[in-house]
Amino acid sequence: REGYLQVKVTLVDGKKASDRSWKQFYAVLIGSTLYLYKERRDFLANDETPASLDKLDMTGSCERIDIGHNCVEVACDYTKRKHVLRLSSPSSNTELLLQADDTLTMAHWIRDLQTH
Ligand code: I3P
Repeated sequence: REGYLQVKVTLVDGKKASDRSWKQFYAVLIGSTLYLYKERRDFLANDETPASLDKLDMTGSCERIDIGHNCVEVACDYTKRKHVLRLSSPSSNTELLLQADDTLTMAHWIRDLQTH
């Protein structure tokens, strides 16, 4: 699965993320790895080794998230935007909100992130 998502990092290493703004990324799920590219063309070019989640500063052209042991759920408690899902990693105490364009797209992302 791939497509544009709005992304907000809320928690990094158990600490409130410093940059809490929403940003658009081109998300690509391959196996149990979610790649977040700044642009779709960065994914197509595919010439950069993505950084790992440990940083998750969202400054590079691609972030890599291992969703192996992460939890995925509808972010029911986040009411400011629609179609938002939460991807959280209890082991690394990191949490992201991902907003899809519509409910169906969100449901597909949740399904694929859960069954990768
Ligand atoms: C953030 C931005 C986000 C907002 C966040 C702000 O400011 O306005 O949209 O999250 O609030 O800190 P900045 O652009 O200066 O980084 P919401 O859209 O969820 O309100 P937060 O700190 O309460 O997460």
